[in-house]
Amino acid sequence: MRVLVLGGDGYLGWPTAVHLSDRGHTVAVADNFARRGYDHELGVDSLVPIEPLVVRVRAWAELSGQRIESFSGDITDAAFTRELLQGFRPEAVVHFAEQRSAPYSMIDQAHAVYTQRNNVVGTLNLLYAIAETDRDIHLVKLGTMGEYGTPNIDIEEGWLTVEHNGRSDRMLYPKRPGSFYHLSKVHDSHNIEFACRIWGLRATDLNQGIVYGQQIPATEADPRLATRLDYDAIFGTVLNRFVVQAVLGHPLTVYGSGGQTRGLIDIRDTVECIRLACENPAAAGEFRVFNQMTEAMSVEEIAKTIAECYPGPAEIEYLDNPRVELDTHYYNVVHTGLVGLGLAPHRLCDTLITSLFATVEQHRHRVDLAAMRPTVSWRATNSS
Ligand code: NAD
Ligand code: USQ
Repeated sequence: MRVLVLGGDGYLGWPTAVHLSDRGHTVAVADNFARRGYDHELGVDSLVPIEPLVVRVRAWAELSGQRIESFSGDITDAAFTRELLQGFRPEAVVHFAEQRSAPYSMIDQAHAVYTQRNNVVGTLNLLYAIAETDRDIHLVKLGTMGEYGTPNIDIEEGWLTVEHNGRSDRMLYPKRPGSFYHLSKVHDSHNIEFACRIWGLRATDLNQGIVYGQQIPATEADPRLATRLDYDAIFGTVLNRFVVQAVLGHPLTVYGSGGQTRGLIDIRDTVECIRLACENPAAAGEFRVFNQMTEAMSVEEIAKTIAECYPGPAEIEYLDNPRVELDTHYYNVVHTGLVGLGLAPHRLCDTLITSLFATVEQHRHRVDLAAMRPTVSWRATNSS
């Protein structure tokens, strides 16, 4: 297949592009390098050194003989997005190209507006570009499990059959997300479902849980292929942060009492889920939703699991929660769709022992301790 990966320079976009190319697909990537810009803005850096996209692409060509074409541009620029699709003519577009940090979106008014504009406008431009180029192009869009929030009922895969006053309908599952970032994904989902309904587009919305890990088999062979690993309090996700804290001998920073439960997924399963979604497209007019997570754990359970797996001492510290979120709640998620397509999930502890501790150990000298403490409060309303 011809697959275009938007956000192909990012944490997940780059290994996905390599994985798809490794599996014989013709792959192109596009990125505006905004993620590298946030590093400069925040004064942080990936724990694992990363090469410029041109070097990555060249390294992959040398190693595999496969060419990944790369494009530089911003998908909030409608002309760029349309020309990209009309030039490359993909059969599937994998859309990772969004601002993806909840704390970044909560820094102040400007960051909230940037996040929603970047994410919602980019996706809307993409929907128009698909509709005008070829309505058969399958959109594989990265959503998030956080779109649902933590409702007191089971979380279904995107849709819910509702009975009300003796009548029944199949409706988009109600959403109650926990940040302006997560809200941008909800807005995207509604726009995509509408485009499927009016233009007959085919789309898969992957409501992904928190990703952990840094390597997939195809990127292990050469350090020039490495993807980023964030550990700072704004872009670092909880499990990756806890691993870095364990290796440094620092306490694992559980926010609140740690009862908040989240879906998790290994990066090796992420790239497989994308491949499976691309190779098994949604039907014309279908807005298909998969919950892309493999395990559910509370934050405290994640911390305890890492402390147990780590071969040295590891302590847990309970901090006042800078976020507004429930930390005692029901959480039961249906996530059978991707397993039905053939996903064979990795288990958490196995991954940590085999690769993540060693990766962090190798680069521990690069950690900036000042970047690890949370600074963004959900309760503040700064306008700068
Ligand atoms: P990332 O920030 O590392 O990668 C996103 C990439 O998109 C970056 O390279 C960035 O420069 C690019 N980008 C952003 N806006 C763009 C624009 N307007 N035009 C072109 N390129 C643009 O993020 P990631 O962790 O790889 O996440 C990828 C996607 O997966 C995001 O949509 C995110 O919401 C979703 N997701 C991530 C996780 C996770 O744990 N990392 C979990 C669930 C969902
Ligand atoms: N948390 C801690 N201690 C920390 C960091 C986080 O207790 O040091 C807690 C947070 O309060 C939260 C949970 O861990 O309850 C998850 O936080 P996170 O930063 O790992 O994840 P989140 O903000 O939800 O965002 C990440 C990605 C985002 C993706 C989302 C998937 O950055 O792109 O959409 O995970 S999900 O959580 O399923 O919505």
